Amino acid sequence: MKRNEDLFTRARNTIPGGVNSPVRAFKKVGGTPRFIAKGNGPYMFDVEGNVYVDHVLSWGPLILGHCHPEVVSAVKAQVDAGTSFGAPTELEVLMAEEICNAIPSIEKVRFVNSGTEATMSAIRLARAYTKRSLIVKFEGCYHGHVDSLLAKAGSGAMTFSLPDSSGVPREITSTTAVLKYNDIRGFNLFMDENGDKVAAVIVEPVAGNMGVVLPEEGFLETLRQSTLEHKALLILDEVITGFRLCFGGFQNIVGINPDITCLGKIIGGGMPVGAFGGRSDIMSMLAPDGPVYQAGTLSGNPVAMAAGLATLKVLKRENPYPILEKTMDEFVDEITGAANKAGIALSVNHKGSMAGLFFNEGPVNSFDVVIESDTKTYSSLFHHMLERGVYIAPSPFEAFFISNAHTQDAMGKTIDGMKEYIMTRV
Ligand code: HOZ
Repeated sequence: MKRNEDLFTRARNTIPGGVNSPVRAFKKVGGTPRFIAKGNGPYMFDVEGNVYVDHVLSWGPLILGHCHPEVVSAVKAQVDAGTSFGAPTELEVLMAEEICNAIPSIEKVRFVNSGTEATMSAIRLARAYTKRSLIVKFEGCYHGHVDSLLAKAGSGAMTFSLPDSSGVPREITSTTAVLKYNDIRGFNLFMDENGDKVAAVIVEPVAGNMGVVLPEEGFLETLRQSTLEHKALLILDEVITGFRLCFGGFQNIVGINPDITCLGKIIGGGMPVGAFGGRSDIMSMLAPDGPVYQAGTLSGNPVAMAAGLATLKVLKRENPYPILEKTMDEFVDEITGAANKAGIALSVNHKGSMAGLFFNEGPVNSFDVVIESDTKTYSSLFHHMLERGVYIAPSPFEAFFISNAHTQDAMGKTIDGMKEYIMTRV
């Protein structure tokens, strides 16, 4: 059977590159993308019936694994009641209350359909609020495919060695300054010179789109302090980290209160969703209360809200975060121990249930170090794992995730596959 290959050939006739999001095409690692038929718990099944332990988890949303029964039944019930109204629903109110309670810096929140829409709307709002144009972002941080944020944008762009996208006018990216992640000195110098022109500084508090890179001590604190001093806004892009590292944002863990937070992924329980929220005086500038226009037919979609609410309910009740952290710690100990013994340079950055695997001496603390990693070795690891029924990201610049459904059996398979690979390199 070669249904994956056949489908990929057919897909390329009618879909650019055969995929609806570039990293899925396996270009960086080579080979044929797997066309997925279904998922269950920690497992995914392709159209040929192969089963994989899934460590992509839809790029983050599936913290409960595939098809959690409570999420499935909430979605089914909502589908029976109607899939879209283009009018307000009680579910949106419940979800907004849940988010405002979990993340204290969010006093008001608006729902959209993706992380991209969330960051795009957040920067429009920041520009309107501050009456300034300049946005500061950091190398390797990805905030969706918003024109002005597609500069050294990590992830998909890095995978294809595209520092910027064609089709984005220079006039637009010229309103974006790109600085180095974790470079406190460089940031301070920039702000001393330009701080009064900056509308907002946007950052992934744990970078999850150049692999995983953790913020060094003082980095996020400096961003907060400096933006306050220069009357610029701080936007935390918690599309990946929101509800993944604790019940709330990473900001709850580090005690940083941004002006605006962007969310997505987990709050939609696997359905398309995004959100941006923050201080009430800022959010009230949005139409219909204020002059900043932002809208969407499917925004706050009831099926997405139902899936998200069910996911948050389980997370609140079960508090899986300590177990997820323990499972990840054990995994990292096992593979880094094996790599050390074998004399292989493997650095694993990890926080809670997300990790970045780099074939690199480390420490991997910036984009410059990330791109020095041995990506060929990552590709060969990828194929070794795929053959053994473990699906890791088809790009060295994406995160490795685990879910609450990743049992010892599933993790055992991943650890064995990785150790076996490491032994082949000795
Ligand atoms: N680069 C995206 C995640 N960080 C890929 C999304 C997708 O292909 O679905």
